[in-house]
Amino acid sequence: MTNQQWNIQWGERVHPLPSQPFKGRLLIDGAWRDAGRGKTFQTHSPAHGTTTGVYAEADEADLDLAVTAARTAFDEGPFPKMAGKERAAILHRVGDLIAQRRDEVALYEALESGKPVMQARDEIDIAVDLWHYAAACARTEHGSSHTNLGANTLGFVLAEPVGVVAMIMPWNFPFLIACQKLPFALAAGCCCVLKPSELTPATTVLLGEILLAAGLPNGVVNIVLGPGDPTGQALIAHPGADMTSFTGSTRVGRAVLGAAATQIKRASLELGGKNPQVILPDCDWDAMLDAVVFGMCFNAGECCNSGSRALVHQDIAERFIKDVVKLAATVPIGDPLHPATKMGAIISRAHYGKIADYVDGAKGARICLGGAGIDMDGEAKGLFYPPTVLANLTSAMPVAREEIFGPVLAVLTFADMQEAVVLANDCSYGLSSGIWSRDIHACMQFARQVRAGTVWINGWMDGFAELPFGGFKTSGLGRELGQEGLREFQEMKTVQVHGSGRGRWLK
Ligand code: TXE
Repeated sequence: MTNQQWNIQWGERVHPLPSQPFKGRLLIDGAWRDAGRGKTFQTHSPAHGTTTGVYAEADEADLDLAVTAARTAFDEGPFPKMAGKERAAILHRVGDLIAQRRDEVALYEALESGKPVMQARDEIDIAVDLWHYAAACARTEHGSSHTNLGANTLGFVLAEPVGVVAMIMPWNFPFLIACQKLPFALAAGCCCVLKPSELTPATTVLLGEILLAAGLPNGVVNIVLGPGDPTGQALIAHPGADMTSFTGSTRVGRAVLGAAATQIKRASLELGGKNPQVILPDCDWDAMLDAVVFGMCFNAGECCNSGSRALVHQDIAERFIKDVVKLAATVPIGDPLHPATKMGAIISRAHYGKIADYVDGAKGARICLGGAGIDMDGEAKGLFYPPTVLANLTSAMPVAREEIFGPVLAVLTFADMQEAVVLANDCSYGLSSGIWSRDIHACMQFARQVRAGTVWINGWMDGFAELPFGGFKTSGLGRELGQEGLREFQEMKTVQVHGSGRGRWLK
């Protein structure tokens, strides 16, 4: 397709581009500081090519100060010992303050990540809900007592905070992913060191301002900025943290787990996905088509939950491809600050190259839509990759089994439900999955047999604060959100109280 055939959005902005880059420093023990050696780094808007931020870059000494501040706040400070009610009050205040600054947070989220600002606003609204939900958990999640151990014994299971948690975040949902972790860790009574991606640190710095304004005691949350190596590397290796909570690539997830294994500490990992949607002939066709295009194009496919594999019954495959291509071509692509844009820019030139290499390397595939970058005119200097639909694939091809992290849909076909389940599970990932059908038995059969952390029946990518989220297989370890998300940040301590009448070991 030529540029004219895509639905390009440019020329109107809900915000002007900021005249000055954002300035971000390190948050250590309640104070904003420059890096000890004065080093800085910059971020850029992938859609506009402008410099969006200048940040202090933490070295190992800065990182050590941050972990020590969290350690001291945990071991000696008031926060872990507060009543759940007091912690909940702080978390509610954070939620309210995020809501007040929502448009500002969304602007920097969109500028640094390239995502549409209107989508970013929705994400900030979801984040607000997570803070309020976690506040409720702080009051309602507690240990348990065992009264069935006999008349002379009472057992208690005390739910205690795990300690200091290192949190490492990616660039695709910088604010939302921080808010899938941090409020739950705080609800449990943990103290934290946050490291956002070096591509998108602005909104984590804004979150730091909000935490201080909400009255969080000094040192409970510290923020270090910098690249994966050395800043992230030093954080996962630091013995002062009791746990690492990581979202990002499987490659770095392995390094996180390796460092945790060396120190025997806890790690939770939210990694990639190659998420299948099974499509049966009897489904609600229009609802399914919209969800498939949404699953492919949402956040330009830079989403662990991206619906990147369509497994289609062979009888409807050609109709499916024709209709998906027609609908996907209408997706509004363009300036992330334009109010109508649904798909913005790809995060970086390196990542754009990775997407293009996957598509160009899919020898024998039929490119039904897209397949080459959009060469925007004039002011649009950014990195725009269009919706791309690939067919004639086998499950062995890299485009059908590896995470591309771009707006690329791999279409595969099956003859019966048994084959659909085999295809869905024929992948090292197991994050999310879905099925479209009016036959509830087929849906339930799929839900029971698929090896994935989430199954959507006649839906895609809905999430709720109440429902746990995480992956099977190489998609990760542990769960975020829900009561399970809080428990990731808790240690269980067993206490037994014995009355009289203990039998003697030695007479
Ligand atoms: O992620 P990285 P990248 C997938 C997706 C994408 C690929 C690469 O397939 O194409 O990963 O993305 C920090 N020690 N996802 O390279 O490198 C880094 O600074 C400690 C899936 O950008 O994993 C950043 O803060 N930390 C995904 C964070 O890790 C290190 C989200 C993620 O960066 C480190 C993003 C190290 N050695 C990418 N190296 C999802 N699950 O949603 C880097 N980091």
